[in-house]
Amino acid sequence: MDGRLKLYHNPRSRAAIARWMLEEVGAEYDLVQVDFEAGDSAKPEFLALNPLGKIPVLVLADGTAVSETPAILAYLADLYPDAGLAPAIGSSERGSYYRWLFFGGSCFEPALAMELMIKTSEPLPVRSLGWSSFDRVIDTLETTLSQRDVLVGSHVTAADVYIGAQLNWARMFGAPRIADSAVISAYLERLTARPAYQRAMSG
Ligand SMILES: N[C@@H](CCC(=O)N[C@@H](CS)C(=O)NCC(=O)O)C(=O)O
Repeated sequence: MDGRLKLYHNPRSRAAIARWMLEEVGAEYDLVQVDFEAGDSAKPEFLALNPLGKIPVLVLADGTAVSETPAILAYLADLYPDAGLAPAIGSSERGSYYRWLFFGGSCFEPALAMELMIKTSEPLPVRSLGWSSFDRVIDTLETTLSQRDVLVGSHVTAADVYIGAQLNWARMFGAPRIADSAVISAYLERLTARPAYQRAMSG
């Protein structure tokens, strides 16, 4: 690829996950700081990249704009295969890898949002909700991580970057069960000790 990747970023946002991944793969990239208070994400030039007005957005050398954190992570894992952050295409591990990447976006994320932001005394229609319930999402992760150090295979993949970052964020914001789980805490200590994570979070 010619040219450098460009990440629209704010350290207090999901864009920090994309930056962590850029560091994991050893990419050369530029950051474009998005100041929410200044209204940067509502400006027409930004909305042309992502009409939702959300970061992260990764702009590729040819100008293609990739939004949605797990899509950015999966793209980077494929773009930099030597980093070893995605199992081989067509392998069973690749199936598990997709499972956890999609689980992050379609199960963990809405379950956490409901748990932290939506207060209702009405019972939720668990059968209709794609993630079932917050407790079952956490049970699933806890059970998996009690049997293995990483979500897929024997090495960290982009799925760990995504789920790990989400769990870490949930812990910081006081979501139930996360800080009390020895299994999840140990997983997060391993992930956040990684040099790429430290570099991404250090400014
Ligand atoms: N589905 C998106 C969500 C991105 C998102 O919600 N970004 C927030 C920051 S964490 C944002 O840009 N908010 C600014 C706004 O809505 O004005 C993803 O997974 O990347």
